[in-house]
This record gives sequence, structure tokens and C-alpha cells, in this order.
Amino acid sequence: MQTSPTAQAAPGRAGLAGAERQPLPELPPAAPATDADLRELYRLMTAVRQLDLAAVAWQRQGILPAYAPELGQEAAQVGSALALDLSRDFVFPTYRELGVARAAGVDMVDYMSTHLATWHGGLWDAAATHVAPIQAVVAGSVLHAVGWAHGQTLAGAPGVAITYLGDGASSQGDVHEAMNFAGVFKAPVVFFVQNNGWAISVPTERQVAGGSVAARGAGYGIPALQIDGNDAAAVLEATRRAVAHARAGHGPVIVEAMTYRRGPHATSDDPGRYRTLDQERADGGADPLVRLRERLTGEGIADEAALDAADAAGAAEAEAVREGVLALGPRPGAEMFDFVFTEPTDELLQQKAAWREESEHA
Ligand SMILES: Cc1ncc(C[n+]2csc(CCOP(=O)(O)OP(=O)(O)O)c2C)c(N)n1
Ligand SMILES: [Mg+2]
Repeated sequence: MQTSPTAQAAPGRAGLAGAERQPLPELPPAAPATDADLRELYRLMTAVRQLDLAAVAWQRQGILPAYAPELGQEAAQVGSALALDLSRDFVFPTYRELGVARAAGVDMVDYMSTHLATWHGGLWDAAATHVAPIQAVVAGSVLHAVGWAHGQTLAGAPGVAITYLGDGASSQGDVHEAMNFAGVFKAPVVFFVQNNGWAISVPTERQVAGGSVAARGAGYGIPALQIDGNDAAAVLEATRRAVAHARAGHGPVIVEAMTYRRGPHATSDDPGRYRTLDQERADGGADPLVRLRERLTGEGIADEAALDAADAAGAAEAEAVREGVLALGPRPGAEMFDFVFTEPTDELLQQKAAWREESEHA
């Protein structure tokens, strides 16, 4: 029988890809969410819900120039952030991670200052909080996280990086490079994908070939969990498992949290141009905050009065943050030159002097 040249394996390499592929490692189990965990998830998720809704209103009122809401993604964000040990771990967020930042303890006035679009990109201290600045470059945070994680390996340090990315970001070449590098070097990193069904106006099924980001893990030798991202307890447990695996030196994990972006992509977006309200309601499913509340009351873990008090605390917090943001006032314009390099170049100093002369008449 004649075989075509392309079908013949090169000598010594016959079946290599199949024969030497390692089975994916098993993830360790994690303790299920306790009643105290569930109450804490609710307290944070209701605060995040109200801050998020308030931020959209602030944009409409002209307080913030722009904002990217995370309505409907509170369980994915708060649940994953609560699984971290931020004395050691480090968060690399996108532009949509208010819930992660809040759960990680970032001051919310400092956080919102980013959305004021002032020069420095946010007032919080990334080194102190272990939450990196917002990343607007799609998939940018993924590369940063892998670099930081590999740094932990080289330093013999115990930290785990968690990088947030969307279904849309998973189509970027950077994600392939990041996952491949992390797989080869067993970098302690959790790729936390919030599959919210959309990349602006493009639905997941029109850009994620194969239909699942988690399924891609097998090709990189990275174990992956695909979970209900609107079940806060499930997210907490899955992320705990992923973090424990990475911390034990077994390398990266992908967690794909299936959720839904219930609002616009950003305050400048009109989802009515690419999906109907009926579609949105059907595809969005049950609200994760309502789901958690029903579980807490149904299982007698918290009563209505305690949950109402948590809601009221969230509303008061949002109002205090609004006042804090308004009190920030404008930043000094010349500051934009100060945060480019640790040591400014001569050219930058000349630009700063010229800018001050023209704008401040200094
Ligand atoms: C490198 C790069 N390409 C394109 C954009 C424009 N852009 C901003 S958000 C976005 C969609 C991202 O979708 P996804 O990763 O699913 O995240 P989601 O917005 O749904 O949270 C695009 C294309 C960008 N910011 N950066
Ligand atoms: Mg998306």
C-alpha cells in the first residue's frame, strides 16, 4: 500500500505527541463554603451591586467620564477574590473588576478615581494591596500575571497570581503565549475567565472556537474547571482548589466561570443594537445576588433582617464613596509627566516645563 509522504512519521518521532502526553493533574479538593463564608459573600456582593449601579448613575450625572459595569458578575468576582490570601497572592484585573477590588479591600474612592480618567490611572497602592492597576488592554493582565507568577518561582516565594480575562480576551494571541509559557514553566497562576457571553457586541459562540475556554487547557497540560459563575459558593470552592494546586507547585489552572453580562459593555454602549431585552432576560438566568439570598434564607443561614441590614450598609457605602469621589477634585495636570518613568528623561522634563508654561503660566 502506498502512503503519501505527509502521512509518514519522521523516524524516531512516531506517535510522539500522543505517547508522551502527560495526563492532566488532579486538583486537590477544597473545603466547601461555610455559613460564615456565605454570609460574607452576600455582604460583599450586595455592596458591590450597589456601588456598581451607583457608578453607572455617576457617569450619567457627569461625575465619572466612563465606567464598565459588572452587573450580574458579582458572584464570579467576589467568590474568586475571597479564595485568595492577599498577604501572598496578587490580582491582575481588567477594566471590569470592581467586585474583585472591593473584596480584596481596595479603597473604593481610590478605585473610582481610575474612572475619573485622571493621569495616574488610579490612586490605590498596587504594591500594598496586591491588586494591580486596571488593565484596559484586552489580555494585557494575563501576561503580567504569568510574569509575576514565574518571578515567585524564581524567588522561591509562595504567592499565586490570579489573572482575570474575558471570553473575548481568550481569542487574543497573548493568551496562547501566556498559557503555553505558564504550562511549560509550571507558573503558579490561576487564569480566571469570566465567560459573560459577550465581547462587546460579539457573542461567545462567534469567537470562541470549540465553545469552551476551559477545554483549551488540555492542549497546554493545564487542568481546567468550568463552573456555574453565578453560584458564589461554587466559585469560591473552585478558586480555592485552583489556588491550592498552584501554591503546591503543580502549575497553572484555568477556571472558566460561566456568567452573563446583564448590562451594557460600558456606559458608552447600547446593547439594544445587538441583542433584544427578551434575549437578555432569557440568557441572563437567575440573578446571582437573589440566588444567594434565597439560599441563605432557605437554609436558615441568615434571616431577612440581617440581609436587609447588609443591603442598607451597601447603600450607605455607595453614598460615602460618591462624596469621596466628589471631594477628590481635579489632579494637578503636570502630574502626567511624573508617572512615566522612575527617573524622567531630559525630553520629558522639557515637555513638562513647556506644558506648565502654557497651561499654568508657571
Ligand atoms: C488589545 C485590545 N484590543 C481591543 C480592545 C477593545 N476592546 C475593549 S473590551 C473588548 C471586548 C473584551 O471582551 P471580553 O474579553 O469578553 O471581556 P468583557 O468586556 O466581556 O468583560 C474589546 C475588543 C482593547 N481594549 N484592547
Ligand atoms: Mg466577555
